[in-house]
Amino acid sequence: MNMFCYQCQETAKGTGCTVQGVCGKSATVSNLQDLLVYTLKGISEIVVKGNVDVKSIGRLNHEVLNSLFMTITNANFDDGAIKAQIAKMIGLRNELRNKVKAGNLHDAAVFEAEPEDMLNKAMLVGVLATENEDIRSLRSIITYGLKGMAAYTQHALNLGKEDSEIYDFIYKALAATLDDTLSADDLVALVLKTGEYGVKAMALLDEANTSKYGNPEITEVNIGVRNNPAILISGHDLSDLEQLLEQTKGTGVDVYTHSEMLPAHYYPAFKKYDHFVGNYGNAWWKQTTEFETFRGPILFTTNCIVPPKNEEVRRRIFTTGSAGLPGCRHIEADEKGRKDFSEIIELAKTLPAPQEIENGSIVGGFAHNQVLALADKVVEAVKSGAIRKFFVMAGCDGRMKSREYYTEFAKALPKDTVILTAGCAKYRYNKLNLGDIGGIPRVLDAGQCNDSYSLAVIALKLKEVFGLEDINKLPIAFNIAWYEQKAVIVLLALLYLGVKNIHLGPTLPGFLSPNVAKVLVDRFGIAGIGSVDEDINLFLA
Ligand code: FSO
Ligand code: SF4
Repeated sequence: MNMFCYQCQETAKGTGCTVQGVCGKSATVSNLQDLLVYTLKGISEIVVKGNVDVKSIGRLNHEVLNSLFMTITNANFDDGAIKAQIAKMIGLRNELRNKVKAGNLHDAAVFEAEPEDMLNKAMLVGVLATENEDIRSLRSIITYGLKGMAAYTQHALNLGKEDSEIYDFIYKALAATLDDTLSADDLVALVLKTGEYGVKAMALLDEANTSKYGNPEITEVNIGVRNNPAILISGHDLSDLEQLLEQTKGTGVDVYTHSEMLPAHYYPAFKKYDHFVGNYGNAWWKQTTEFETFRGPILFTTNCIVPPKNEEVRRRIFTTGSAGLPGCRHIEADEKGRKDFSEIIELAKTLPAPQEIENGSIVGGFAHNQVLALADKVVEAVKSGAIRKFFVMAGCDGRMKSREYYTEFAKALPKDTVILTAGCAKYRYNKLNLGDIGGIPRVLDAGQCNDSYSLAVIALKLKEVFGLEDINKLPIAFNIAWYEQKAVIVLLALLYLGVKNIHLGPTLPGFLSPNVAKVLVDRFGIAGIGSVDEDINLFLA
């Protein structure tokens, strides 16, 4: 075994990547990511045992978020960048340890490793270092949930919003994964607590996004192209997008979104840029062909990156933030968070305009504020029976053939049902023209995966309007597609909010041990997916 990683839905054989990642991650990168997470656990133990006030360690808080984000699936493939981050975190850890009295500490809080021996250390500290498979499973769920939480918290931070309670929780939960005295029940409770803080993190990001860029509104997004040179921006970070739009203004270079950046078009603040042309292509995994036809530079603000086989494409890729890809230029922020994208803009000017792969438009922008503005209409449609049921189909897309299920499911849903979506899962059905119900489109896109929070706000509001005591009494079914760790925190958030009977596909996580899976089934009614017809009958019964 060269490595062990089972954190995403595409993990080899559904049980774990052991030779190299299906995602393209090398064993070296995978092992170094394990060591980085291990270092964070040691830091967390010092913070918790030393009673450190998280408000006094701002830089460390930010670097912990960045470190966690670097280990999310498809975010960072650069072993050099991960080694440098481990060294930075060991340095910060030692500084902190010298300042506080934390008593007896775990190896994670005291080990030293020079760059040349990091790999040897890394091989000893991964997921499999926990022998009991249930404890390993629970520790993994918590760790992956924290990775997703860190991603959302970092986006909020980039817009100037922070919440020390979230940092506090991240340290406590990471430290708990080193604590051998905790029972499986203790860890199950911590899994739910992680969901509670997931809701806080998503609420914080929602507040950061909407206070800065306005509330998303119904928007028609162009999916065709114009004849100017252009830059494609992918990932999830709106502050990077804003800086790119500002810097490309008046240069003759257009900007298009890819995959999870599509929902940026729904924000009022970005509508003023007439060179912000539209969305190019589909979900992240289609980049292997779509980046070839785009022809201009590509900026990755976060995951999901597919390491390109085509060297010409690689030369056009730039990364920033927690993302990284060897051989590609990484744009760092200055101390004020400003980024200089001039190199990308200059490169764009030398390259041809994008090649058209489709034309027309798609509609989105149904985040909580917009849907609640339509609440009367929606409630009326439910009361009159025009809308029989809502299907939350938020989440991720991915390469697996079995994900065609979601397209077929959307097509087969009766015409009196509405799909609520968020995340890149939408690309499986957002171009199907499923029509509308009395002016309400049958696919309502709230935004990115983190905007799944909007769907929860909508559900809670409907619960109130209909005077229900239990969110599960609403005519809403949950058929969610997952891929990586941001989907894990969204799932934990929904469980915390009391949502039951969520169907999760296309396969259940490899990191659920049989006993842990049983807890999720017994306590929350979590289920996998079956055939489209069977599932539709089940949901409508
Ligand atoms: Fe998709 Fe990738 Fe947004 Fe994920 S682009 S898969 S859950 O990063 O974060 O939905
Ligand atoms: Fe495998 Fe997914 Fe881990 Fe990549 S992130 S190594 S595909 S489990």
